[in-house]
Amino acid sequence: MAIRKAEFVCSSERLDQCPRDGRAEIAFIGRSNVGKSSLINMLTRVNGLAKVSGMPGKTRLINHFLVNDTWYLVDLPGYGYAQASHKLRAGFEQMIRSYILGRDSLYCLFVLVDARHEALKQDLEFIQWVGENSVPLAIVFTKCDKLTARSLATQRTLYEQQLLEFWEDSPPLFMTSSTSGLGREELEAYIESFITINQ
Ligand SMILES: Nc1nc2c(ncn2[C@@H]2O[C@H](COP(=O)(O)OP(=O)(O)OP(=O)(O)O)[C@@H](O)[C@H]2O)c(=O)[nH]1
Ligand SMILES: [Mg+2]
Repeated sequence: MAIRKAEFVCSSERLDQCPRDGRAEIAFIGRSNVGKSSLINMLTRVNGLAKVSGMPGKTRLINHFLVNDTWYLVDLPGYGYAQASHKLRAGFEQMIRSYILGRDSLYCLFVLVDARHEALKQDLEFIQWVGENSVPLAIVFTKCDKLTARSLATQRTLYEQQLLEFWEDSPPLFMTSSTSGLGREELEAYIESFITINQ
């Protein structure tokens, strides 16, 4: 399944404002600035579809993009945006929690982590929480263009070791780069495996 068409549908502040047509959706989440919006643009091949910025905290709402007129890609705000006020952070967290726990049409949550950094406690705790709540998830390494193949392999092994501390099997892990397009086919094939079946 090639992604041949993608269009912005809406931005929602709360779960109850999200589309109600029951179409399957997959969502991207991760720390602020990890590259969620860039990955959506890379996957859809539409530059500027999701807003990208060097300043963390760019995406503040739940953004729905309709793909191939059949399913949604969802861009979520980043968690752990240190500069946001306490009140704003609490609001984001509530929005994200209620979306993840309450969105019946969510087929997979992709949790993005920066390939350059060692596993962060905040990410690992978040991944564990998602798993405990039985939400299907996969891990996506971003910005892989910034590392050599050798360091990438090391980072992957280290990450999987950490995941295996609380997972019986490590969730699927994808290597991506929004600048080089690395990982696009793999992600498309993976998404297709549950979207076409459940469509
Ligand atoms: N080299 C490189 N830079 C990237 C990649 N992905 C994202 N970036 C850069 O990282 C910065 C943040 O990208 P965004 O896509 O806006 O990140 P985000 O996770 O959506 O951020 P928030 O919406 O603030 O949570 C931008 O300056 C991007 O150009 C990548 O694969 N490689
Ligand atoms: Mg964003």
